[in-house]
Amino acid sequence: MGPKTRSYTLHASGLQVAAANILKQEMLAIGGEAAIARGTVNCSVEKSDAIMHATLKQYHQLVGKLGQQPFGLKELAEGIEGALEAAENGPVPFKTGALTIPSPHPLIMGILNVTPDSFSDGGQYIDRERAVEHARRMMEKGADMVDIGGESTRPFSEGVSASEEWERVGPVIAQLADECPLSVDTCKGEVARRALEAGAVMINNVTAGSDPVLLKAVTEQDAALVLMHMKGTPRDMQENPEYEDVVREVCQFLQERVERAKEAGVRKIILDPGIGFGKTMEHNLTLLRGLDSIRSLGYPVLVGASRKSFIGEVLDLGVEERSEGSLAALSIAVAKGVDILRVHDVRESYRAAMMAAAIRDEHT
Ligand code: HH2
Repeated sequence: MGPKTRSYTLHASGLQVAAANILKQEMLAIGGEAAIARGTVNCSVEKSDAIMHATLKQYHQLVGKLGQQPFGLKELAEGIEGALEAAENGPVPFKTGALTIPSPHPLIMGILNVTPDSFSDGGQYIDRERAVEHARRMMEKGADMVDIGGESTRPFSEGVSASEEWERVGPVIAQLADECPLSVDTCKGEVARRALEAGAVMINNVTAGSDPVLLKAVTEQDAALVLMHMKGTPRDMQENPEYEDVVREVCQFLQERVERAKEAGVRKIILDPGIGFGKTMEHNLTLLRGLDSIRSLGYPVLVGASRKSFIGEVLDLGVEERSEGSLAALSIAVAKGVDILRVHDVRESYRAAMMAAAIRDEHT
């Protein structure tokens, strides 16, 4: 009975009017639903979005019918098939270093900011020995990997040069690379290249592959790459960010960056909606609610909500008091199928994630 009982709501955007009309008719004929723009029937609009709701079985029938049709419906059918495949089976796992992503349980990425100015732990681990010690403690507490950053991306922050960034992270990477899987949070191709050569297995890129040198470095080492959504730059991203539909726009942006990265030869891709990067509190909450849409793009998803200011806004709390709010956001993310959680409080996050995953996953 599975395919008859599992239903999905899908959103297609920018359909030609003829395509939207055919889609509506075909959906109704198989007992599903498709909401399209009011002016579609008399062609008073140029394009229409469609919100579809049907069971898995009905979608399979629909795909068969649309595959024969003109007006972009064949491409729509392929898109529907891809989204259903991702929703039903999840992304195809890949290996990077000792990590398999996605793994059967959510992965914990412990944050190590080797910076003087990061928003919650700035200055604490600028000393190399303390940084290494902190990474080791995070691994003991349940982290699966450590994300090392040498440049703060907090709102209004100023960048640093590649050589200064490397001076901060290079020695820490050299000391830790044999001990634990390392991700390096950088926007600079030069830093990415050196980090991967020194043994890191993942590049965490908040500019979603904007730098071709960074893409080349990742491709050459066949490393994993996190593509994160950001509106603007850290310097201006919180100046009145606006979206028509934040989930749709983030999905479209990530889809484009996936194509760019794949063209450059990157094979191991992880997507991140970029909580707090050019978003208001409402945008962040909407994105967390819509994480399943991001996962329907067919790639593993990473979320970094830990201690961020939207939690402070909801609960009216300062940065040192956001641990419970962070765990609530993390639990919802796990429930929605997120694969990697980027966190400051490793032990608490590990426990909350394992509990949320135990509730989510039925093991028969
Ligand atoms: N958030 C921060 C930094 N890097 N990378 C990804 N992929 N996703 C995120 O949400 C994300 C990120 C900001 O947090 P933090 O590292 O604690 O602070 P700062 O940027 O000030 O160093």
